[in-house]
This record gives sequence, structure tokens and C-alpha cells, in this order.
Amino acid sequence: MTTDHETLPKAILYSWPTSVWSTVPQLCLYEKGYSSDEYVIKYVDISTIPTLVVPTLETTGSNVDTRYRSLRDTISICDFLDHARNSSSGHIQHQDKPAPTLAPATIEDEIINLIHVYTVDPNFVALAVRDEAELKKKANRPPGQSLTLRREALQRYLQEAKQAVAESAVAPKEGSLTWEQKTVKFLEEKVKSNEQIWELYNGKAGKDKEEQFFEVCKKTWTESLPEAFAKLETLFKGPYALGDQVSLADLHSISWLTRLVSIAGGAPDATGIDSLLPHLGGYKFGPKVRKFWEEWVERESFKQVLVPACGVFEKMSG
Ligand SMILES: N[C@@H](CCC(=O)N[C@@H](CS)C(=O)NCC(=O)O)C(=O)O
Repeated sequence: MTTDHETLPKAILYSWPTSVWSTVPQLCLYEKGYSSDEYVIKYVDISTIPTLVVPTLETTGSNVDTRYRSLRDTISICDFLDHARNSSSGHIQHQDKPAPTLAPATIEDEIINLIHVYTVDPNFVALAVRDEAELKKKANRPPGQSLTLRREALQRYLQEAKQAVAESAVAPKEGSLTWEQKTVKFLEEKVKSNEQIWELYNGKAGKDKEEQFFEVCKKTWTESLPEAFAKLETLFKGPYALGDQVSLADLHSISWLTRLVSIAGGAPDATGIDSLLPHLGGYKFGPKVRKFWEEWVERESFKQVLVPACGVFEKMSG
């Protein structure tokens, strides 16, 4: 019988080197003991990142057309990876890897949800500017440059997608959209949200909007982030999020924190977390968040996934 892993279709993780949220499933793959021959990481520049496409279990046998299931957000991807592999189903070739259960408690939902609140999203923080000087500086550096590149790419993709709609012979079912029409809609939304911030970065939004944006960004740094850190301090058990064992809450929290440290110019090492302090309006880290960081920078998965990611993050910093 050949149910060898070579014959099984692999899972594909769609990712992008600078994507903070893509590092969470990558940490999860490592901590769960999945081996690199069980999945493929593919880079796509404009999509929903991360997305994990997995062959469904019931369809991976012989003589069956493979069907795939796609998971489109960090939380669902990591939940899936955690449940798909446990200590008794560890890979036959990699029994040295224990496949720990990473989700032992419900309190971690609170931590994970906190990390994913949009007011503390590192993708926003990376583009946040608090005054004219910071705006000028970032506009001429990778944050501003990437907005322009993205704008051009999105406009090109939208043009192509509209062309595809015009050329398509398929009529939509009543009340629904064709695949081509959905693509146009998806891209139009992306163009719109990118345009707002691009205008701010390029002096086209007007002084009032600029001032409003500075205020929101100041609040992010001096209120939303300190509030999130204070909440984590009360929720973390130490040294890891839920105690002695690494959990899914750790994976979300450490990717988030590492990206923030990198935005503030810090390195992925024990003192890197201090780079955030000058920005937090006087907030000081409590012992649990600090210990959490110090423990994590020593873990192998951190060194394999987040240290290289920091190199890429740095190149796109302001
Ligand atoms: N809530 C989503 C957020 C994902 C997200 O923000 N992804 C960013 C990259 S980190 C993205 O897709 N950027 C590409 C784009 O917008 O086209 C998750 O947790 O996966």
C-alpha cells in the first residue's frame, strides 16, 4: 500500500516575505513538527495573505480526484494545523517531533482576539505617521514607496480584471457574480483603501485629513498599544502566554510583537523590546510581557522564522 507522504498532495501556504501574519502559520508549522517536505510556501503579492490550501482528508486516497480546502486567515489556519496533527498522528517519518497540542485552554481566544484588533494591527502601525516630519521621512522611504508600487500594481490588475469581464462569455447566475466580476470587486476595494493612505502620503488629502491622521496615529502609539500591552500583562501566565507550554496564543502574540519591535527599529534579541518604549507615551512593560519576549527570542522557531523575517521587515521600515 502506498500512502507515502511523497504521493500525497502537499498543503500550500500562500505568503509574502513582508507579511507579518504569514509568520504565524510558519511558526505553527515549526512548533507542531511539520516537516518542510509536507508543505510548500508560495509567494503571491496581492491576495488574501496568508491563505493555506490543504488537500481534504477524505480525498487524498488513490483514484480520487483531489479536492482542496482553503483557509484564509491566520486564526483558522493555525487552528487547523493544530488539530490536524496531534501526538498520536505525528508524521511517521518525523516521530522525533512530538506534535504538541497548542490549544489547551479557552483563555487564549481572548489573547488572540486582542492581538488581531485592527487598532493595533502592525500593518497600520508600519504606515502610521504622527507629524509632518515623520510623514516626509516615511514618504520617501519604503513605506511610501511600497504604497506607490502597490497603487500601480493594483491599477494594472484592475484594468486586466475589467478586460476579463468584458471578454468573458459566462453570464452570472441571477443575484450572483461571476468569478471575473468578483475579482473586479475585490480589486476595487483594495484600490480604494490603498488610495486613501496613498493620498495622505503624497500631499493630496488636504491639511485637515492629514491632521486627523496624525491624531489617530498618535493615539495608536500612546493609547491603543499601551492598553494592549497592559491587557496582555494581566492575561499572560508566564513565562509563555498560558504557562510553561507554548500555545497558539504565543504564536500570534510573538509575531505581532516582533513586527512592532522591528517597526520601532529594534532587533530580534533580548533588549529589542526596549526600542518600543520611547513611543508608548511613558508606558513601561510589566514583567510578564518582558519575560515572554526574552523566552521567545531564544526559541528555535523564532530563530528560524522571525529572525529572517525581521531582516525583510527592516528593509521596508521608515
Ligand atoms: N485577519 C487576517 C489579516 C491578514 C492580513 O492583514 N494580511 C496582509 C498581509 S500581513 C495582506 O493580506 N496583505 C496583502 C493585501 O492586502 O493584498 C489574518 O489574520 O490573516
